[in-house]
Amino acid sequence: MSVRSKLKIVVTRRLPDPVELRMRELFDASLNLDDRPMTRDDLAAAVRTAEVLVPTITDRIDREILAQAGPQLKMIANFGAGVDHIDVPAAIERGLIVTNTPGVLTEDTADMTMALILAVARRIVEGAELVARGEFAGWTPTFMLGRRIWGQRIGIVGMGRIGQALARRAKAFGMSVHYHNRKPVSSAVEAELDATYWESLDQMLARMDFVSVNCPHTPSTYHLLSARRLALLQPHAVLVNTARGGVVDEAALAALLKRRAIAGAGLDVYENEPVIHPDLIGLPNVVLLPHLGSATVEARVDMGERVILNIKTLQDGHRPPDRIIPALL
Ligand code: 8YV
Repeated sequence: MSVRSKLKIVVTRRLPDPVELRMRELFDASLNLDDRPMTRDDLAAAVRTAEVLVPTITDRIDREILAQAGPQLKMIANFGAGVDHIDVPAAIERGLIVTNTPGVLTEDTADMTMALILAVARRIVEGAELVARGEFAGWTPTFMLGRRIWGQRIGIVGMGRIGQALARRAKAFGMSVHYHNRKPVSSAVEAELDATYWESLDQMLARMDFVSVNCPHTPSTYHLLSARRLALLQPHAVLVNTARGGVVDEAALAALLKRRAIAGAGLDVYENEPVIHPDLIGLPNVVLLPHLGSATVEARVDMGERVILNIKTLQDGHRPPDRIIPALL
């Protein structure tokens, strides 16, 4: 591809100002300044005109949308790390490159995971809501007791970048780190984190005090935490999910929480966002956030820069660095 021509890019949502400014300078950019989510028709029109589509998690780029792509479409440069809203195999079949934004939201997502662990165990939201209602009637020795996290076992499902960043935090809080992954991490990382590998997810789940979901959502992790596996959790266990709702059977989780078969949950992601299973709402032992894992100014600018790097590399005639390889999903 020639170096001179600017690629035509279509960005589906409003991005931070510095990112949009840079995109305008570097590319022939069509931006979504009023941030209205794109309809299926809008997306179909976008893939008929764009050379690069920049979607987010709110856009479902499935086989049907991809079938409408014109021959000019070269790449889908996702704004975000997770790509479960894109049919990556279908895109690759069509000769498209798919990229994501790894690495730049790791620490913020791990922070949010830790925040949820603390919020549920120490009843932070419940306490703050009580004060906001004007109901703080004074300290007592037995008032609003939570659970200590120091010395507890955390089981991390998925020990990639975010899992490891969480493990570092958990260790600093005095937790003992356990994990399940397709394969163990290097012995150097295991040693740094004092982490114990569990080949059997079932066995790990049955022995943890806290369980955190940190793996990507793929066909092989869909409902990895199934009703059967969730039932293995101990009654005092807390489940936290900042990865993707689809990894957990949300209805089964809601049923367990409702009958207090586990102690609590902290969720930032849901199976059918923005819809949340109604039985999860209003439970005192559950903290629900609106998908805020990477919602810092810094992460969103860095994500935008990563998208720009991928597109600029393509524009300059090279292979973008953050290509998704379906076999590794
Ligand atoms: C993003 C995320 O905000 O990057 C991801 O995978 O889940 C979020 O933190 C979102 O995906 C942006 O598209």
